[in-house]
Amino acid sequence: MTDLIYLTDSYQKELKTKVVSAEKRGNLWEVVLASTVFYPEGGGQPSDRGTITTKNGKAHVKHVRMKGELVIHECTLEGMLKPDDDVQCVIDWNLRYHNMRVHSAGHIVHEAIKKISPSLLPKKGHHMDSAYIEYAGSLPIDKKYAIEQESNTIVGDKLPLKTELVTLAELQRRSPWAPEHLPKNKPLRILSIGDLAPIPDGGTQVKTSDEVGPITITNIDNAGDVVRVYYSIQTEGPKEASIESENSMKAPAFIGLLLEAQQNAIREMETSDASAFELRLQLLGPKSELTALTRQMRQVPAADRQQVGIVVNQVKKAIEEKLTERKTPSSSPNKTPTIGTARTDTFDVTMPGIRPPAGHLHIVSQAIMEITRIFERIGFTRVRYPEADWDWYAFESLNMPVNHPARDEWETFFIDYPGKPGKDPHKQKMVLTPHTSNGQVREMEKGNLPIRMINIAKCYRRQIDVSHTPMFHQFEGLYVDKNVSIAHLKGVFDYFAGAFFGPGRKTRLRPFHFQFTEPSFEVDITCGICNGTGILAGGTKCRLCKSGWLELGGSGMVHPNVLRNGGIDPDVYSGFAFGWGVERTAMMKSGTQLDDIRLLYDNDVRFLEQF
Ligand code: FA5
Repeated sequence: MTDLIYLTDSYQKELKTKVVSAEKRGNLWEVVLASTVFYPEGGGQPSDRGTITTKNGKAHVKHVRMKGELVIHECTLEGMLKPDDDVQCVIDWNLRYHNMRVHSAGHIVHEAIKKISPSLLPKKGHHMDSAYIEYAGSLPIDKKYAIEQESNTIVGDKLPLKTELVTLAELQRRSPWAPEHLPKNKPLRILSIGDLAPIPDGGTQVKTSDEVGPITITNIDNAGDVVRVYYSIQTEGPKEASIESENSMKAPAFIGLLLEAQQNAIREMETSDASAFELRLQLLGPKSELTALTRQMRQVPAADRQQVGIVVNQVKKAIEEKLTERKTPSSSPNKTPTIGTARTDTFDVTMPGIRPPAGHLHIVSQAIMEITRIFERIGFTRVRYPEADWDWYAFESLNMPVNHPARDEWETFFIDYPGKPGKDPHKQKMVLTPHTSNGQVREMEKGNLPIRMINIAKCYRRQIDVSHTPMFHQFEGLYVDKNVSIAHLKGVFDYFAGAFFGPGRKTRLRPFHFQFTEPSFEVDITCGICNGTGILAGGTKCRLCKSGWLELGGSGMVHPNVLRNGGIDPDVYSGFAFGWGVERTAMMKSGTQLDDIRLLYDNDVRFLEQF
């Protein structure tokens, strides 16, 4: 079992200890020490790097991992290193300190999130490039600023970060959250920030929160039932700057290391039996000595980095060309390129590319995906029907014959049929569908019973104001089976409201009239802008709902005439149907705070990228 020094002192940079074992595996040596200051990758924090020096050799630690109770140091080796050797370990402090700050920042952000959204359940942390914390649940994107503010308050308060060993019972006594998988019969390491409740932690931590420096919440990414909160810190932290001057490396020394890496690689190519593919991965891949070195370029003073960067590329090319020669032995052995003779007619395929800016789905598309998933979980299947459809499906089959006044409600765009309509009386006149209810009879006509459909599509009406747009989306649910009742309809609404809006929001059924359902209801939800009060802070009236409730859609038990029009016997089958607006539903999600539906289709990217 390796003694883990970093658990009790995250600031110890050096250690004298003994080698327990040293074995060569592939290109690297695996070294086990009696005790270690090197942090092994885990808990979302990357591993340390550094050196292990003996009388007869020096190991460059490239990666560290835990294997059971042993810490394995993966190294390249110059000279000798064997069991029982006395060694001096030195960690790459710049790297450690940066990793430690990112890790502590993760805990600070977690504390902020706990305060702002206590119901979220933490799943994991990723405290490296593109750092994030993942939770079960969802979090509105506009909480970004509150979380950032709260995190930076913790940073500004210079709170101590204290780690200690306790029993599980002690942790449970002091904290409302202790994950179930924690061992009961071993001491647990916990971290507390100031007086905040402790949480289990095995990583390295800064001493006080201000060492982390300013934290930025870069994104909140909701995907299904999981949300990731991305954060970043400044590369040069408040204290790191002074440490860098102690540990910085002059350009010639760094270039020396690069040349050494080139020689090691060429030596490996000459002696290794590995295939060209394996060698390329070993010598130029993400775990190679060269890649590890390039990651440490931060140690070189900024003014010298360009010069060092040129040498990095030359070394890469030299290794590349040697690899290519090895693959094609017919080429002349005198052509081995060295630094400064790199070919210019090739390009380095291992260079990282430039990422194009990534967009994301529109908030309405995100809502459609979420709604679909929620209904799929209870056995509904998403279907699609035409968005320019026959009057028959949009009105007549729904108990609204030509000239029926109920049609006025839908403010419909009628369109010319391209060509001459045929003789079919149901296919005479076309409309831009004003609602998704045109899918009801179309679904029934398929003849597959029972029916559990969810039809999501665009709808068109001659309307525009804060809660209406001329193009919008509806999702239409239809459930037809034997003995379906209003209780089923209410159950489905309660399930959907809980899954989509979360607990705490209320829905109500308001008696209404639709020609195609009997009885009929409108479904309202408490407004997310004014919290169901109808009044905003400051006493003004909520301009979106005006009353505390916002209508999401209509619903009811399918009218017998509609079942008949779909070829279903109303004496045997019954069903319920509902049609809700997707935009209104998305706007009512807690935290969206959208009080004008038209903003969704203004195509202002500055607005849209918030969601
Ligand atoms: C209907 O469209 C019915 N077809 C709903 C229905 C289906 C009732 C099945 C019974 C059984 P309504 O016209 O109320 O009902 O529209 C339903 C919802 O669509 C509205 O509550 C609203 O959320 C949304 N909606 C309607 N017009 C617009 C619009 N112009 N812009 C944005 N959303 C709209």
